[in-house]
Amino acid sequence: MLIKIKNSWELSENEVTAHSVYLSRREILKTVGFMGVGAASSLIMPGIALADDGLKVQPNKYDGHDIRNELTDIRAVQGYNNFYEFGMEKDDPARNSHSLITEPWTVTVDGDCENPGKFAVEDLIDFNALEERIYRMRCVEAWSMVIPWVGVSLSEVIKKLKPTSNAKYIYFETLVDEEQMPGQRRGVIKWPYREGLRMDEAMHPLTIMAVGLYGKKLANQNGAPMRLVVPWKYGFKGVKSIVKISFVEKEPNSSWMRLAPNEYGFYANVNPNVPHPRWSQATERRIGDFRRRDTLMFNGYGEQVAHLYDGMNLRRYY
Ligand SMILES: Nc1nc2c(c(=O)[nH]1)N[C@H]1C(S)=C(S)[C@@H](COP(=O)(O)O)O[C@H]1N2
Ligand SMILES: [Mo]
Repeated sequence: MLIKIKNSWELSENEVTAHSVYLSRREILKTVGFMGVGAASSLIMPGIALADDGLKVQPNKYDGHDIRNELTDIRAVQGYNNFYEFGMEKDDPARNSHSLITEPWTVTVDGDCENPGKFAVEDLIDFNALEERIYRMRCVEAWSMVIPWVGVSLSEVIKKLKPTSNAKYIYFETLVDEEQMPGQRRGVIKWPYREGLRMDEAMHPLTIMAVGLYGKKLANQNGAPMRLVVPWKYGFKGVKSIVKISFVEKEPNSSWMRLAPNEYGFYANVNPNVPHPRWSQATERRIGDFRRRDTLMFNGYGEQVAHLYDGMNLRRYY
């Protein structure tokens, strides 16, 4: 069943409350820990839980593991970020990303597909079919979060664009604009930020194009208006604020591969057995937790995705 999105002013208090079921007081109190209890309870108050950009979504379908009680505090999700276009420090994106203009937003699609062209976000994403997907997110820097994303399967977007049989890979680029993204004045990586997937990874039902989290539109620091989420891969695969989608035959280079090919491979599957050259990947710190926890193979999604890599040497294809 599809739930139609209404504008926030049309949402009755009942609907808002039903939507925020996963944010019940009990669960919120369990997940607090990032900055303290105080403001967290305000998240569940009708009308506050969803700001005027509230999105209506269907509940999570694909994550077999119930990790609703592990949600990372929204203030950490929106305040502790990697988005080098706005600076290198974790709090830079929240501080600096107000200069990003996300409406209107145009995405250019090119390469091996039948429907290339320029698209608005609404052309690519069916806002009547948004789903919530609660996923673990494991950054290559060995910290992690659990985030209730809002989006659609990337496969739904790709189907609209009709890739040809030549298309073996897909890649995405972030906006380049020094005015809106002041961090781009420094050449920390080669802009645009670029990431790609093999087509079968892109079509996998776990892979989503996200437009929101915690029931709201994405904040700029999380990659508004749309960003990729691939839960079994390191967070850097989740390219933000996408303005270009290309279908190609050859494995594309990503920004991180270009910067340090011995440290960042194309696949970037979460793998506790293959250390980063400068640190271990065996454990992680869940933001908000005190103790470290073991990192899971494929970030815990092995049952769903391991078959994509049958016969591949994951030390070589890291
Ligand atoms: N354009 C762009 N996308 C990006 C990044 C970036 O610096 N620029 N950082 C990546 C990294 S390293 C991580 S861990 C995630 C963090 O996503 P979040 O801040 O929304 O949690 O975004 C990824 N996407
Ligand atoms: Mo990351």
